[in-house]
Amino acid sequence: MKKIKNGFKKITKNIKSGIKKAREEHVIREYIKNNILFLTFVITCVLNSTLLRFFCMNTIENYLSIKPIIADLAVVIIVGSFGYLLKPKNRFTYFLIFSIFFTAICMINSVYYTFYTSFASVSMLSLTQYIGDVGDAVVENVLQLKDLVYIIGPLALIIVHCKLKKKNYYKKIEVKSERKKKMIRTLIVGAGLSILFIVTLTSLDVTRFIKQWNKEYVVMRFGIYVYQANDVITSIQPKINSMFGYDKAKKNFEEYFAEEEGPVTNEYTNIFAGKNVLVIHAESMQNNVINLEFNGEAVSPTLNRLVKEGMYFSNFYSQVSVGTSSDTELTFNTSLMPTKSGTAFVSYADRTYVSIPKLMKEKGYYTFSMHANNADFWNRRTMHKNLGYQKFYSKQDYEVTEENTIGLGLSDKEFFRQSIPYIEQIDKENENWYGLMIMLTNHTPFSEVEKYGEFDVDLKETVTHEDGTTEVISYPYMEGTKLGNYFKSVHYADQALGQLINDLDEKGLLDNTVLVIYGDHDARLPRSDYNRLYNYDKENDSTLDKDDPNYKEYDSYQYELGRKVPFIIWTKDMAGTELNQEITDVMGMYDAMPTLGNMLGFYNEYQLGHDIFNIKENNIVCFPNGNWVTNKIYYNSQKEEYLSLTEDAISEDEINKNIEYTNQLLDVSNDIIVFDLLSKDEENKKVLEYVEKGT
Ligand code: GP9
Ligand code: MN
Repeated sequence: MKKIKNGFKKITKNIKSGIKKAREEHVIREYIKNNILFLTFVITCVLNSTLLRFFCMNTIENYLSIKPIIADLAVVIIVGSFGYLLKPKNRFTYFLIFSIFFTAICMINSVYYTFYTSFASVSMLSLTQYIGDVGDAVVENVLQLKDLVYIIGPLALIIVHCKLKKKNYYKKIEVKSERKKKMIRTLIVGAGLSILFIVTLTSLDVTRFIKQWNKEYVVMRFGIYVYQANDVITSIQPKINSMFGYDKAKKNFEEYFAEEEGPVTNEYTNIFAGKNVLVIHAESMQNNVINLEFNGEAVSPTLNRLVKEGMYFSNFYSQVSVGTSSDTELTFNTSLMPTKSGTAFVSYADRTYVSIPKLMKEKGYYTFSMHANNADFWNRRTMHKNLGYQKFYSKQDYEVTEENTIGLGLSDKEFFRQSIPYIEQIDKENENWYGLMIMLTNHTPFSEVEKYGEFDVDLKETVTHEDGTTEVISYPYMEGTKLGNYFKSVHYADQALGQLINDLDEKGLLDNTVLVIYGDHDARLPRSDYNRLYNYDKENDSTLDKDDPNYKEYDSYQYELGRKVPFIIWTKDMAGTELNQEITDVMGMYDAMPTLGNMLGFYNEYQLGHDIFNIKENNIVCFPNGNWVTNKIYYNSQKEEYLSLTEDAISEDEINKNIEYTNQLLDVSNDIIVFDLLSKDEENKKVLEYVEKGT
């Protein structure tokens, strides 16, 4: 004990005398003076990365997190240390190149985060062409001042460099051994910081780092530079992965499906067999517009009518990842989840999928899809064919002019109008058909308000004066907000839907047709706008104060739960029948295929979802980021916390079981796609046989 005490005293004494000596000799000042370029490089790179995290993730946990700063410091110091191997006059170029490189990482991620609420991945590089296509949406929605602030890194370096040049700093001669010594010392500091960082990691940090799909978490713990380096490795991994690990994936896959029960019949089996099917992919359509009114006028009268007359699934979630629209198309059509890296439509377009159009084709249906945008957007040209659509009507099949364009392309009203003759022709030539129509106008940024037509989202009040006269007073309410513009856009899209239904009916095309409508994903609208919607303070034209007794907080959980989308199955003669009902059990996009399959008479042995009429209240909806929701619980995997949705008691066991189920489902889904298990698996033949028999 005494020995330890003495040792401790000795160390303290040494440190003290070291500090004293350093003070006397102005070591720190000297160090700064001699290494100002390196220090500028380190500080600005770490500052940029920290700013990026702060701008993107607005949480206390993130603000107080020291781990990513240590990680960033370690990376930047290690990279910078090699600069010392160069002669002083060449060092600036070295630091500048890496400063630009690190700045680019921050800028790209900043833009990317605004667009996708996620961090960039090199596996998405092949998708940048689509960002170009989104034109207005990117400029208006994405490129902001906060994306440019990172330029301070290279700028500061250039300024320091110019000053040093004036002071003849670069004329100093450093011999090779001195340069090497400097490099090794700096590298040791970097390595020391790396060790310090590694020992603070928890096992959760490590697993999430390896999996990499919880990108926010990885950036929050490891900083953007380590994240990006890891991303490069994980992005090339799918290619390597599909070469190795096949046996394990196949085993897991077989075990998973061995536990699934086969087709089960119920009162809905084959109810729509022999009917034509028209699926409407309603862009960014959220469920919370249903039955919403402004001044007595409905935002979505057509949808309200379909909901009232049809089969309405009011607790329905899309399950998209970075592939947004295309992810929904994948999940709806195949009952598989989006891939963990890249997107199935782009990175795995050559895989074999068991899909609705393929199964319908097997049943003798003619299958087609329609979307008036560029056919290569989301690689649809290739993927729609692979999914079994016999014909894909794309932009080239429509007359698109400046006048009939809104936002990203041909307006929905024109798209539907021009599609009618095609459908008429298809109907004439085929006994049965299955079609998909992908809408476009209701796409972010919802800014072409003047083209959506009249729909006021203000608050009008009629006031009666003492003399008996009345006056209508208008408060701005949602006018001018993004959410308000979204409602106007939805109103337009809803009118387009109404027009389509009328036109189809007029041509007799609804007589033997089932209409299926889904919202493809939420509209990524600001939470503050929802707070205004639900807490409007008309006196001050603002949002009520949080302390106000009438204030109803729209918190992050409300927001997550509010991302529900509508799912409706409708036929013109359904109103008033037993089929005309609201299904409130939680349901996901991957349940659409099994539920519709039972009604139309097909079955996919490798579906991940379930027929909602079989699984009912036991259903669970898994999200690509590991979150999940049941009728009772919403679980947030990044925060590792849950929200109870009912009064029922919740056991830890239940939570753990669902976490395990979700992880397993996500793994199996990913493996099916990455390892192309449906083409290699012998069992797949069984699916096709089953279909051929038309069972
Ligand atoms: C583009 C459209 C939009 O053709 O489907 O795709 P999104 O941006 O929603 O993924
Ligand atoms: Mn979409």
